[in-house]
Formats: sequence, C-alpha cells, structure tokens
Amino acid sequence: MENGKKKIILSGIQPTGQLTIGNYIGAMKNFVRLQNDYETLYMVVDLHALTVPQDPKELRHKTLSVIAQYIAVGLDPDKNNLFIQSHVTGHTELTWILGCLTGLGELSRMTQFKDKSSKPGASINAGLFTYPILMASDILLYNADFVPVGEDQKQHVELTRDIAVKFNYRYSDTFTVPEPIIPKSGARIMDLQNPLAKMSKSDTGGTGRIALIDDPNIVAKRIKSAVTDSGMEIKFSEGDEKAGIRNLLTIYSNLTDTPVSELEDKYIGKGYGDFKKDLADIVVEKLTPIRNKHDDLMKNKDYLETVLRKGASAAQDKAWRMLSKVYRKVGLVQASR
Ligand code: ATP
Ligand code: LTN
Repeated sequence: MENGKKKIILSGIQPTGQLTIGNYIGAMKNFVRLQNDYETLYMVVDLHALTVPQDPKELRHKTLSVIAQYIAVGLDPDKNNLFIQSHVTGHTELTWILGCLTGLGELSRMTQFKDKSSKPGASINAGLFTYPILMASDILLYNADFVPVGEDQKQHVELTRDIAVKFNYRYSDTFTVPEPIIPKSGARIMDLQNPLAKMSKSDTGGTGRIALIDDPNIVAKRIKSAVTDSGMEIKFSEGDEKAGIRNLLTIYSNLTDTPVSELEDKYIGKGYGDFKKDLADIVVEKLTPIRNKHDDLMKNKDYLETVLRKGASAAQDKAWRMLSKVYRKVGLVQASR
C-alpha cells in the first residue's frame, strides 16, 4: 500500500479450452492469494482467443465458464473486478496507439508467436502477431503494478514494460511500468503424457492434461497413467528422463503447500504406484468442490451476468479515464460531448 492506496494487480486467461491445473497452479492460485491486499482486475480475454479459430457458440460458453471458474477457485466477486475483455471498449482502442509505438522486430521475437505460428496447419493471422500489443493495452490501461502469470507470459510482460517506458519517454510520464509475479515453483506445469511440453488447455490430444472441471474418474486415470521413468525413487532430480516425476512432485507440492523435500522424505521406500495413487486422491479432492461450484454457477446465468455487469462498468470507467489522457498526450483533438 502507498499513500493509503492499494497497488493494482491485473491478469487474464483466454477462453480457449477447459482451464487446466497448469493454469491454476501457475496463475489462478496467485490471483486468489493476492485478492485481499490489492486492487485486483481479472479478465477473461476473449479477444485474444480469436487469434485462433473458435466456434462462436462454444466461445460464448467457454467465456462464461472461465468466469464461473474464477469464482469457483475462490475469487470473491465483491472483492475483485471480474470482467470480460470485450465488454470494455478501451482495450482495442489503446492497442492502436501502442501498436504505432511497437517495432515489428520486437513482435517477431515473441516465443509464443513463433511456437503458435510454426505449428503444422496454423493460420497465421495478423492478430496472432499483434497479440502482445493487446495484452500490453490490457495491462497499461489500468496502471497495473503487478501481473501474476505463468513462466510462458514473462516475455509478453517484458514487452509491455518496454512499450510503457517508450510511451512515457516520448509523451511524459503516463503509464505505470508493471512487474510480473511468477511463482517460484509451478510456473510451468508440464503435460502428463509428454513432460517436456507445457500442459496446455487448447492443444489437441488432451490425455496429458487435467481440467479443473474434469470428471473425478478421468482425473484419477490421467494421474495414474502419467509418464514417468523406469526408476524407483521419488526424487526431484534434473534431467529430461526425470521430467515426469519432477512434474508430479511439483503438482503435489503446490496443491498441498508442502515443500518438495518433505514429500521426498515421506515417500522414501515407496514406489511410483503409491505416490501416484495418493496424488490422484489429492487432485480429485482439490478439484471436486471447484467443479461442483462451477456447475452450480453455470446454472445461474443471471448471477453471472450481474457480476459481469458490475465488473465491466467499474473497468470501463477506469479505461475511459486512461484513454482520454493517452489521446490528449499523443495529440488527438478532444471530441466535444
Ligand atoms: P492455450 O493453450 O490456449 O495457449 P494456455 O493453457 O497456455 O492456453 P493461457 O490462457 O494462455 O493458457 O494462460 C493463462 C495463464 O495460465 C497464464 O498466466 C499462463 O502463463 C498460465 N499457464 C498456462 N499454462 C501453464 C502451465 N502449463 N503451467 C503454469 N502456468 C500456465
Ligand atoms: N496472453 C496471456 C493472457 C493475457 C493476459 C493479459 C495475462 C491477455 N491479457 C493481461 C496477463 C495480463 C496468456 O496467458 N496467454
């Protein structure tokens, strides 16, 4: 807190699929932890999701489902600004201004763009390329001080910082330069079938991921069939062949808030089978109330709409204030109302 004013936290998740335990451990767990001490804005970034083809009906459903999962994991709508990105007009408007300050070279260095555009059959549209500018707008529009994200988003937050510094230098101090908040452990949960790749909610296949609202039988099955190695010891060691067990230990540690060293001690003399069975129970126990709460909320669309109306209206006020400041600073003539 500075001068009695709470610092601002902002983050977003794309409605591109079912949220996974990777999204939860890498990002949402921090959202929940931070909600009491900061002013918080958590969005569903539906405009970002359009950078890959989406079925319109499904997109609408998934967007509401992410809002329901925000609440289900413990975000209190009375304490947090929960809203949908496209409900606030300023995000796309600021994107234009910031786009005129961002170099093509900077955008071509973005790892996420390189990964997504090099996938076989990928449709490489302009939105996929300019995606980080929209993300910078999300953050800078609200003067966010901190941005809780997983490891893969660090580079985008760094680009956001560069854009803010460039704008402030050219047009005088306007934007807060944000800092990422990345968990020390769990910032990159790996796929259970291919522990050398990040667990992702939208990649095809899907047996290597666990969604927060998956059926408990599926959850248990996926943990029990997670790829490990031919070793015996439950130990957190380096090396590609140990990536599977390392990932499971990270998941266990984060879901129970137990240091990995304590887990290693607990499982001395036990095998992968015992460990996986316990972990399956832990994940099911953690996810069951989330799933139930989500399902209840999805039956109460009126309530979700009330939350969203309130969230968007508060965010829109802040966005207009920042946008008119930015328009004035860059030399656009103020419209008379
Ligand atoms: P997509 O598959 O559509 O790219 P995603 O699963 O990577 O989606 P995002 O919406 O891009 O999810 O990310 C939401 C948040 O979750 C971001 O902060 C991101 O860093 C974090 N995150 C995503 N995947 C993981 C993971 N495997 N481990 C830890 N954090 C993750
Ligand atoms: N690019 C992010 C999602 C995102 C975001 C943001 C995260 C869009 N806008 C603003 C933090 C702050 C991703 O997770 N893929």
